[in-house]
Formats: sequence, C-alpha cells, structure tokens
Amino acid sequence: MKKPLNVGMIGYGFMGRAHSNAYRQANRFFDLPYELVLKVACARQKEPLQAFAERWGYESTASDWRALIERKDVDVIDICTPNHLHAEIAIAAAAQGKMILCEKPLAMNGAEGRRMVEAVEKTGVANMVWYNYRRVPAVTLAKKLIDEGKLGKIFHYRAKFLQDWTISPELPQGGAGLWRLDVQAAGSGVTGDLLAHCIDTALWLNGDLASVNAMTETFIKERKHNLTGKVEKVGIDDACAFLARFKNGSLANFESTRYARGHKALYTFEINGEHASIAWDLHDLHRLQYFDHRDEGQVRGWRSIHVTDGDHPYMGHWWVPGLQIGYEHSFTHQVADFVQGLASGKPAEPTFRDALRTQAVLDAILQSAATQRWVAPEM
Ligand code: SOE
Repeated sequence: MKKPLNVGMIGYGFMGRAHSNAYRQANRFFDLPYELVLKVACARQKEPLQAFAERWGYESTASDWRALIERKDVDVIDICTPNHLHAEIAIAAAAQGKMILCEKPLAMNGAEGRRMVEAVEKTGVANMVWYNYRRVPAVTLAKKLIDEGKLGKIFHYRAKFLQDWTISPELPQGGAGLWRLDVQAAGSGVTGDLLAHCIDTALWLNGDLASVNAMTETFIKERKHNLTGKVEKVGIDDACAFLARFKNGSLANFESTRYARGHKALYTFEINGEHASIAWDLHDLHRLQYFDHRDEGQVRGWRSIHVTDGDHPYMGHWWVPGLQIGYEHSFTHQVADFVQGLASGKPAEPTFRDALRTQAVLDAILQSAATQRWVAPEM
C-alpha cells in the first residue's frame, strides 16, 4: 500500500473540476510514490458542494476553510477560490504546515504574492501554482528544443490569448461563475486571467522580462453586479496588449482580450530564433510547428510535429504512439510532477516563488498602462 496524500479542495468551480479529475487520473497513469486521496471538498454553498463532492468521489465535505486547514488528516490544500482569497488561505495553510497547490494567478498583486512566498518558505511546505499549459506535451517539447539550443539566439517572442465571452453588455459581473469580471474578486481582467498564462510560459521558455509597455481597455464600463443587484462600474481590463524586452535581448509582443469575436480560448505563441522557429496553438494543442533553417534547402519548410510519440514529453504514460491527449491531461501531468517532486526533493515548478515573477510582470503591465510609460518588473 502506498502512503496516502490527502487532498482538501477549496472551491468547486471549473478549476475544482479540472484539478479533481487530475487527482483521480494521476495514480492510474503514473507510477507515483503516494496515493492521492480526495479527502474533503470545502465551500460555503452546501447543495452545489454536495453534488460536486459526490460526482468526483470526495470522502466528505466541509463549509469552513479555517477548520479544514487545521485537520490532521489533510496533507494538501488546493486553492480553487477566486483570486482575492488566495493569499489569506495560503498563508494560513502554510502556518498549519500544509502543502499548497494554488490556482493562478498566485495573488491579487506582487505585494500579496511576496507575503505568500515568505509564508511557504518560512515553514518549508511544498507549493506549486497551476500554470497548467507548461505541461501540454507540445509546450514541454518547445522548452526542450529551446534548452537544447535548437533555435539559437532568440530574437522574437509573440503570444496571444483571445476569447469572446464577455462581449454582451447584458452579462452581469460578480458572484459564482462571473467573479472574473469583478475587480474586487479578480484583481484585474484579462491581464491576470489570460496574459498570466502567456507570461508564465514566456518566462519559462525565454527567461525574465526587462521592461514592458502596455495598454489596457475596458470596453463595457458598467455592468449589473450579481452580489449587490445594482449597476456598478467595471474595474477590470477587458483587453490588454503590451510590448516587452526580454533580458536576453529578444523583443516581444503580447495581446489578450475577451472581445475577439469567434475566438473561445485561442492561446498561441511563436518564437523566432537564429536557426529555427517554433509555434504553438491551444486549439491544436497536440502539435508543435517547427521550422529549421539548417534543413536541406529543397525540403526546408514548417513541420507540424504530432507530439504523440512515446519519446515525446509525458506521452509514454498514455495510450499508444499517434493517439493524442488534451487539455485536462496538462493538469494530470502537473499533479504527477508535484508528487514526484515530493519524493525526489526537487520541487515541481512553478513554485510560489516562480509564480511571483509572473506576478511582478502583471504589476508592471498594469502600472505601465496607467502611466503610459515603460516599466521594469520588480523581480
Ligand atoms: C477564463 O475563461 C479561463 O477559464 C481562465 O481562467 C483559465 O485560466 C484559462 O486556462 C482558460 O480561460
């Protein structure tokens, strides 16, 4: 019998489902040193919580996260709440010696994020942030190719995350499902929600950013608030675009919006290096596009690598070569890496400290947009 690793999940929304599915799958596809156990699901709303707990097979439910983090039979706290609760829960859970897996973005801002990093590092608890796209096999392969030097010196990094779900002015802000539109709960709009993913991937693939120059826009200025019933000012950014310089000398541009009609979750990036370029697209997530100038001229061209072979990252754990996997598997990979990190003593990334670098860039973007100046992230 493997030693159990008991999970206490806080929240039951979209991410609660994605993570629960990952905990369920991880031991079946990866040979892990601990057995993940869905011990407690915690939230204030009794009925939906009960339904969530039954569907995913949690042993019990709880309504008070403060009592949950004190429980001796819970090892890991998974924070799937709106962003404004991340810091308070994480800091309290660290003080109780719990391991913490926190949804992205780490915090509402850098100052909060720093307190979270201090808390986990002071008590030495294992910690990780759910920037899941790093573990899409094609993205992990991109990292491998860059680290092997296949691209050579990198000149350009381009990333976009486009959605279209908030275009209607009738859509309210706030409350379950719509807290991402409420600045009090989310901290920012697409910057913290979508660009945070692009930035996490970018820092991982291409190193730190030296400076950013951003613009943001809120297209719908007022929306009914679900918690007050009143029409209230919208405080989030609906769209954000920024130019940036990486410390390695490469130039970048990033764009994110929830107003790109026709695009549901189009996360794309392209990197151009001296010898080769790579491109990736979330809507075709199992493929990595690769162009290598060193190929023989007459057959030189963009290759579309179907990242499904046994020697591709993570793929040896799934079906047989050629059969692709999807979005949810990136979370399963993250759980597997986290558990393996516990056993090996080499923590899986991104840790809270890694995610704080992304948070510093988010702060710099918002500051740049407000002041219309170039801003250097405070790393
Ligand atoms: C927003 O719609 C959202 O669900 C983000 O919150 C996720 O982090 C992203 O992966 C998909 O889009």
